[in-house]
Amino acid sequence: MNGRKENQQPPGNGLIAILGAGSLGQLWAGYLPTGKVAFVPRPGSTAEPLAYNLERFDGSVHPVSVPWLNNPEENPSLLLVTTKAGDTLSALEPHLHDLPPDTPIVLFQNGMGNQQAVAERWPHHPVLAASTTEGANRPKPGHTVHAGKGETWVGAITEKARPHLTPTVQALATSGLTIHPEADIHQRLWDKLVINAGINAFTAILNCRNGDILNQQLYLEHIDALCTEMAAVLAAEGCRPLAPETIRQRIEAVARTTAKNTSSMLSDRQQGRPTEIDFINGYIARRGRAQGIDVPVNQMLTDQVRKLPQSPIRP
Ligand code: NAD
Ligand code: KPL
Repeated sequence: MNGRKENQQPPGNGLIAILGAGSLGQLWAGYLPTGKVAFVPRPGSTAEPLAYNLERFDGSVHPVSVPWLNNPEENPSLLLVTTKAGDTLSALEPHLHDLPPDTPIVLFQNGMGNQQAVAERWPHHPVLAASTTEGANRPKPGHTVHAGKGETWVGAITEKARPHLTPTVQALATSGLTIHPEADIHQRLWDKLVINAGINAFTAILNCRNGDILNQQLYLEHIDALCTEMAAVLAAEGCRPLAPETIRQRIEAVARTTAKNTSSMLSDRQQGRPTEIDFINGYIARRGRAQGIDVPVNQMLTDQVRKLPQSPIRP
């Protein structure tokens, strides 16, 4: 990305840049119109276009080739950020001073804390967040699978992003994926956060699939207290109040419908990669403490996941 100079066109060339060429980034790049999408390279790296096969949800396999954004004239109309939550600030940092100040940035990370950190760091940029139930993985090099057909909600995080919501949704809809504008993205992120907080850490600690947590002692011993903590934090954070029992029902409904899934946190653990725990139970624990609410179960799950060995394990 290059700083806008006087003789350059303002953003509006229709190009969608994607920072984070992993599973979710490759999913979006594979569905967005060819020629309208490029990956943002790490500073100093140059490479041939990224080529891979995208296995669409209907089972059809399509070859995809996505260029890296290295033409100085290419100021994208939109920047999608599909790095892991813990990498987002450092990944954006080298690019933000060059990005025109009115180019919307859409954050796709699971969990919370990351969106607020980006908005605090760059309050004058239009920052939006996406909450998505699409699922993608890369079972082998060069092969990306659209494993779960979901939906994506996008909403404004910074004030400056509000006028950009409709054009951003329109641009993303050219992928053919299901996308909705969300007036209250904060609430939607919280709704997903409590589900992830009730499933992901248990699967990572117990090394089991989503459905299998439901009969495990660790889960049965702690789930009610966890839901009570989350209900109190939700209320203190100004979200729609939810009874602890409702939170537990929601968690268990998702654990059952995704019973055979390997959660994203267990998958990170199995591959020896850092998890997003600090943006899930860790975030709830931080917000709870800030609000004067006791959060021992969120803290215990965060501590246990942080202590897990950082080397690949067998599924
Ligand atoms: P991933 O690890 O497959 O992809 C992340 C990519 O970011 C990697 O290719 C990595 O090399 C790249 N990256 C890291 N630091 C970078 C930097 N400084 N500059 C450029 N690139 C950098 O992860 P993913 O599964 O695609 O998930 C991305 C985010 O989306 C996570 O927060 C995840 O929770 C969320 N999410 C993923 C899915 C999914 O199905 N994969 C679904 C919903 C939400
Ligand atoms: O979002 C998920 C994740 O794995 O991160 C759930 C809902 C738990 C599905 O696997």
